[in-house]
Amino acid sequence: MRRALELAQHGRGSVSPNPMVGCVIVHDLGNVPTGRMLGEGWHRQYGGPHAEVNAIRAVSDADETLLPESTAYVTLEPCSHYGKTPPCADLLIAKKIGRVVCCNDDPNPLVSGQGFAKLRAAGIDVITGLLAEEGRRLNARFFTFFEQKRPHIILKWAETADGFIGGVGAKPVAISGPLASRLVHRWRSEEDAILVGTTTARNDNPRLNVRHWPGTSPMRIVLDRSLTLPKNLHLFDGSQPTRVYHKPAVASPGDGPNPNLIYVPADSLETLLTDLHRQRIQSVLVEGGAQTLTSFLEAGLWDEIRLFRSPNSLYDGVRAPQVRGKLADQQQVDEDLLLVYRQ
Ligand code: AOF
Ligand code: ZN
Repeated sequence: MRRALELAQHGRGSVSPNPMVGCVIVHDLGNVPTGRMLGEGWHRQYGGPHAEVNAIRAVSDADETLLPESTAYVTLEPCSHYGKTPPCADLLIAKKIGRVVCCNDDPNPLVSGQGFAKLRAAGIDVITGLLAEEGRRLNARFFTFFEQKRPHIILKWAETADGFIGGVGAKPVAISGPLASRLVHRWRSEEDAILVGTTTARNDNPRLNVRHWPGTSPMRIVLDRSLTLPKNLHLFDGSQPTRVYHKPAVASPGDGPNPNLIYVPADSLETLLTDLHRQRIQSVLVEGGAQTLTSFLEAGLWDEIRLFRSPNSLYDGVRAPQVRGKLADQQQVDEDLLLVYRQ
C-alpha cells in the first residue's frame, strides 16, 4: 500500500479535481503465493483511465490467470459509476481479482460505499482502512470538499519575530525572504483559488498569480464588501478568473466587459464557501490580511496554517493572528522558519 500511495503522487498537478490514486496488484493469496508484483499503475490524467485500469493493463497475459489469487492494493475505493471511464469495480470483478484492500472509502456520493458493495456482492474479499491517515492526507482537498461541502482552506501569513504581520500605516513591508516567496508561488500553483481581504487588496495591490514558479495561476478571490476598491488594482485586470464577494445590500455592478470578473453577493464566510463549493473549487489559499485570516480562524473555517516566522523585528504595526491548532511540521526556509499547523 505504501508503494500504491507513492505511485498515486505521480498524478499530482494533472488529475485535479479527481483524487490521486495508485494501485499495486500482488500475487499473495491461494496455496502457493509468490508475493510477486504483477502490475501497478496510477491515475495519470484527469479524464484518463483510473489507477486500477492502468495496473490491470500492466499485468502480462500469462499472469492474468493468477489474478484470483491476488490482491489489488488501491489507495481509494474502486469506483462504481460511469463517469469519464467505466466502473473500476466492474473491471476488477470481470478480471476475477481475489481481494481488494484500500486506504479509504470514496467520499464522492457517486461512489461512496457502492464500489465496495459491488465487489462484495461478487464474492470478492474487501478490506478498507489500511494506512487510512496517509490516504486522507494524500487527497486532503478532495476529502474536505466532499465531506464538509466546502473547499480545503489553507491560511498563510508571514510574521516578524515580535509577532507583527505588517507595519504601521498602509505601506506594505517585506517580512519573509525571497525563498519563502518562491515557495508561496509554488503553493499558489497547487491550489484552486487564492483569497485576500479588502485591506490587503487596497494596500498591497497584489497580482495573486504564479510568477516565481512554473505552473498555472489559480482563481482569484477578493472580499470587497462595500465595493469600494479602486478598479485599477491588478486584481481587477481580468487576466485571470476573479470572483469579487460583496454584501448583498450593495448593488452588484453586473456583467462588465470582462467575463473573467464575476461579482457575487455573500453575507458571510459560510455563504462564500458554499458558492465556491458550487463552483467545484476544492481548495483555497488565504493570503491575508490579519482581519481576514482572523475571521477564518475564529469561525473555525480552516484546515491548515502555513506560517513564516522571520528573524527580524518591527516593534510596532499590525499584530499577526493568534495561532491555533497542532504544530504538524516545521522547516527552515533560508532565514525564515516555516511552521505548519493542522486542526
Ligand atoms: C477509482 N480509481 O484512479 C480514481 C477514482 O470522471 P471519472 O470517471 O474520472 O471519475 C472521477 C471520480 O472517480 C472521482 O471523483 C472519484 O470519486 C473517483 N476516482 N476512482 O476507482 C481512480 N481517480
Ligand atoms: Zn475508477
